[in-house]
Amino acid sequence: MAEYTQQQLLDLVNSSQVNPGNERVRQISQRIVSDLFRAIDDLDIKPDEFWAGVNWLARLGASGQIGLITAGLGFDRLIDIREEEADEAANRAAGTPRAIEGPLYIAGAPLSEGQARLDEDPPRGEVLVMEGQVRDTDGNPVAGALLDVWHANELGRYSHFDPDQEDYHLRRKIRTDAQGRYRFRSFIPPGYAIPPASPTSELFEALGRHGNRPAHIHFLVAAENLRTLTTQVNIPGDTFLDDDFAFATRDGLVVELQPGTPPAGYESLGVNAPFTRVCFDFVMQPA
Ligand code: MBD
Ligand code: FE
Repeated sequence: MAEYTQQQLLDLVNSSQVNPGNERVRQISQRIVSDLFRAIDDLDIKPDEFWAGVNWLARLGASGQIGLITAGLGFDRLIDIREEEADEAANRAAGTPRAIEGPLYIAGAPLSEGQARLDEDPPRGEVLVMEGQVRDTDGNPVAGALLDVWHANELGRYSHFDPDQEDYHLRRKIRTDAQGRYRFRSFIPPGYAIPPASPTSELFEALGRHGNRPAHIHFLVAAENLRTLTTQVNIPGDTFLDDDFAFATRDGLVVELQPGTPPAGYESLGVNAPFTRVCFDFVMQPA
């Protein structure tokens, strides 16, 4: 009969095949399963602990928060760090620092030419006009780049993940003009906190960690023959700037808030009172 030692069981799990399968998937799966077998043995993980973990994973999947956990455990930032190490090793010109996409991006936001207004009347926060240029690493403007922008509402929540917001609320796609410029009006968003009483908050409480992100605005910039740039800008002065639960903030991405005074060509965005202006250019690497 099939009586196994731990090692025999592991070898069997990692080798039993009826066809070649996918070699890369097998390699990665074998490594992760081996590491887990070892962790269970080294840490003397008890049956109730093991099944509590399985139960938590099942609830995590059902909650749609897997992307929140990968960010909170540093994996999303790790992927970016490795990309940048590869850039450096290959001597590729750096563009705007990348920052993680996070789990809250939704494709298909309404498209605007050159500029857009994300918020609606009455303003629900400090009016913000952010504008700038998209360039390549040689300094050429990128006309017709598609810049996705998304941020949280005044309660720190994102549309499509919040039943109280319309689809695509505070999400737009802006096509840069002939000079590669974009501009949008919105408001300065607050920070983000992981949902309470959720699988993610449960783990973070057990780890003694908080689940806060400083105030930020997300961007995904795409253009032909250029490498898609995923990044975020941070609002200065936030308590969590250097203590982001998703490890996504970066020195080069904290913007400067400037006092703006209309009229300065902002009438079409409904700006007719003092507002906060942010100038920020995006630099895209070759594909
Ligand atoms: C966010 O708003 C976010 O940007 C990330 C990376 C993770 C969770 C919430
Ligand atoms: Fe976010």
